[in-house]
Amino acid sequence: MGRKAPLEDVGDTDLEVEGRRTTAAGVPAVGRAMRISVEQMGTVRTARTLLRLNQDKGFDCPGCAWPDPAPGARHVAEFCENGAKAVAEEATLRRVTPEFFAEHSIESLRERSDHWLGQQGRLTTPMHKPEGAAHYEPVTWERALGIVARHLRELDDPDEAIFYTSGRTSNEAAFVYQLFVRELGTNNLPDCSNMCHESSGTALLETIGIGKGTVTLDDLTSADLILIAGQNPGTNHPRMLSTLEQAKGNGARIVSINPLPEAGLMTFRNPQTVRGVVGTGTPLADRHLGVRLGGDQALFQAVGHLLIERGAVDEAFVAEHTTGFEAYAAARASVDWPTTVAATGLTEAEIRALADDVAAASRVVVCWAMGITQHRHAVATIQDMLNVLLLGGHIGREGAGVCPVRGHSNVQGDRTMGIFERPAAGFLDSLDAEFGIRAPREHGVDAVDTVRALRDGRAKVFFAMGGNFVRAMSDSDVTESALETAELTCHVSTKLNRSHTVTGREALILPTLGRTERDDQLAGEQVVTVEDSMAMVHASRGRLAPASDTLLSEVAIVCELARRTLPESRVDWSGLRGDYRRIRGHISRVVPGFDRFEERIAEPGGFQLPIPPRQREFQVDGGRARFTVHPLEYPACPPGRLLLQTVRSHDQYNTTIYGLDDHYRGVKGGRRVVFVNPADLADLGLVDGQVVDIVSEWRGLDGEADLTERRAEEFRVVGYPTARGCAAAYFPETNVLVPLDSTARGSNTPTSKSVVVRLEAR
Ligand SMILES: Nc1nc2c(c(=O)[nH]1)N[C@H]1C(S)=C(S)[C@@H](COP(=O)(O)OP(=O)(O)OC[C@H]3O[C@@H](n4cnc5c(=O)[nH]c(N)nc54)[C@H](O)[C@@H]3O)O[C@H]1N2
Ligand SMILES: Nc1nc2c(c(=O)[nH]1)N[C@H]1C(S)=C(S)[C@@H](COP(=O)(O)OP(=O)(O)OC[C@H]3O[C@@H](n4cnc5c(=O)[nH]c(N)nc54)[C@H](O)[C@@H]3O)O[C@H]1N2
Ligand SMILES: [Mo]
Repeated sequence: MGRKAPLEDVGDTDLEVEGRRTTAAGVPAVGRAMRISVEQMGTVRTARTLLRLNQDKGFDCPGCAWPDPAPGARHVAEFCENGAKAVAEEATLRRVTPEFFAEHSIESLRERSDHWLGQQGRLTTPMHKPEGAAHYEPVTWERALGIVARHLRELDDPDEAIFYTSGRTSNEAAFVYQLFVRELGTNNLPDCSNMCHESSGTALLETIGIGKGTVTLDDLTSADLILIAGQNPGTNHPRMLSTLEQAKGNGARIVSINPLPEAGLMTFRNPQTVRGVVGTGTPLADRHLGVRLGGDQALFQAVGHLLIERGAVDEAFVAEHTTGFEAYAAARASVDWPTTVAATGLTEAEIRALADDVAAASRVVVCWAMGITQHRHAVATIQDMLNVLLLGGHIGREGAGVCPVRGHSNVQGDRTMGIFERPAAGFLDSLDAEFGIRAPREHGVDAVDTVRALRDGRAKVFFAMGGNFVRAMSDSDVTESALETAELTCHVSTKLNRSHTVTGREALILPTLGRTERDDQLAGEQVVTVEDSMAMVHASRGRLAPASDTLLSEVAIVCELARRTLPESRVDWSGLRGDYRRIRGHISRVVPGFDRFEERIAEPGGFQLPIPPRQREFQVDGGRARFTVHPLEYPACPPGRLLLQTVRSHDQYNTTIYGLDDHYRGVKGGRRVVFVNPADLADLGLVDGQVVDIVSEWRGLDGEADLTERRAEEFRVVGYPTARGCAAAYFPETNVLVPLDSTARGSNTPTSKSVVVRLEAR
């Protein structure tokens, strides 16, 4: 199997590689964002839109889930370059019309790149692909929703339908969506979290009783040590750099743990301070540990050993608030240094230096993202990071705690609202009591199992609330073939993407409002709410006129679909659609922490959901947090092979490609590049600039199966200071290399950060 470049990328003749940047942000960054915004929106709309971004009474940035400062502490321009790009992408003046679909067959759209598809603009009209048709055709809402309802009603079993969610959906839309799906009779509610922070949720729920982070912005700015592992905030959470700069100003030490020396952590120039504009910037990381891919567990186990050895343990905390310390201490009594050095690619001295930092600190925060969660042993790695925090009592103390930095702007809120294939029994009991329904108790499918269920003929309808499932998921060819077996694929979307071109026998595109747009319903203009990465819930109000008169809100689509699919339902779907306050009323009675919901979102900045570990209440093991013991694991890589991670460039939002540059890493005008350490290139007999195929080699989860290969063609080799034995290339282009069955133990998240590959010269 090989995956060629789409039309626009062939040859990548414009691709240039220049020196990598060591500084992130600053004035040029804002300049670039403005250029893209003005291209897509024009000057007036740009100014009007960006000034409302992340302001009280404005709309929540559809970019990342990093929290906003308290209302009084916000800048006039409380956004970053990449937030501005996310807004421009949604508020663009370009439109995809029925004429566009008449002109382009589905087959021809499939030849296009993700970048080209996204650049066509906003979807305007519901579109239908009848069985056998080569083109999408315009359809009325009435008929479109009727088609979905008919397919759902004709299923032998509700478990034959699967309802995916991406993480931009508001709390209100997510709540009615999961209610509809459960009343229909299934828990098949996979979401993007399954490919993202599922490992964090799993690891934390088992050990501290809640699958979320425990810190606030104030904790970060009052920490004295911040470890940032497996995260590239300069690109993916740029506003976090302002928080880090403030933390540093207050005396924090920052350690970056990353196979790549990412620009944002090396130096940062804040565009929102005068010093940032004229000065040379703040070096953010005091220490950079260029760990090998997947070596973090070994690193944290060694640090745990060193802390115990020197008695740097908060004995009172451990005795009063934890279980399992003896077993953990016994497992960490010694350390196998040669294995630890091989696993981490670090020297013993570097590891001892990190232990010194931790031992010297009294308030430690660990932040992490995809570099930690997308490995086979991700859950164990996160629990070993937590073990180190527990040793020092760094949970439920000001300035300390765990900080899994979320991706999509409302991915955490969607989960709180019940978008989960394995819902807690208590949540379902409340839902049943509130609505007089009987929600199913059997678990549903997650993202990986969605592909298996479709592939194996166990599912027939795939419905997506946002996202771009076929590009986001691993094993692109397998995922695409699986989707094509469906009887109906249906996408609620703002923009065109590849998932619209990989259709079931029948297919629908349902265009919807974005976060920036005004949402008028019977009771008047509506607000929605979102929850950020630190469990702050607040309102978001779009102001722009909708991209087309035909758009329906996500809430309206769900309620209208529910009404047609479940005519006997006792839920007042029309009432909920007409006035979202009624949805919030239900939420306040079903979801813990949302009492007085309506009142509290009126307060500036919103409110924080309860995080019991902040009070050292852990809802596991009789109120105590749990130390866990794991064998040391790290990804094996045979000689002559490299471990490949699949990452984001600076010009993309997941599968949405804004442009072809990766500014900080020095790549311009193309995306088919693979970063490799120059010493490895020499060993492999390759040279910088050479064109290669990347071939992944998969031998089953425990090396037990016959070798299978997957190929991504025509990538340019770029010599880059990544850890030895490691490589990096962009997703979604390289998702074709990640085997479907290669997932994290316990969370089933695709192992997008450790793929064994060889590079074949072309
Ligand atoms: N502009 C922009 N913002 C975004 C997104 C976007 O695409 N564009 N996506 C959003 C989403 S959904 C998410 S989940 C987040 C993602 O945010 P990130 O997790 O920052 O995203 P990645 O590009 O996957 O970067 C992974 C980082 O981890 C490092 N890494 C990889 N493997 C390892 C490892 O084994 N150990 C260690 N220590 N480090 C490792 C990589 O070198 C890289 O720096 O960003 C969100 N924000
Ligand atoms: N190899 C590899 N694969 C990965 C990752 C990786 O690091 N490596 N990262 C994974 C991660 S962390 C994630 S979160 C997933 C992302 O997976 P998804 O969330 O499925 O993908 P996105 O690219 O964010 O989805 C973009 C589409 O969402 C639609 N959209 C945007 N805004 C809205 C809205 O407001 N409403 C609706 N209804 N639709 C909207 C647009 O049509 C757009 O084309 O990908 C995962 N896949
Ligand atoms: Mo994500």
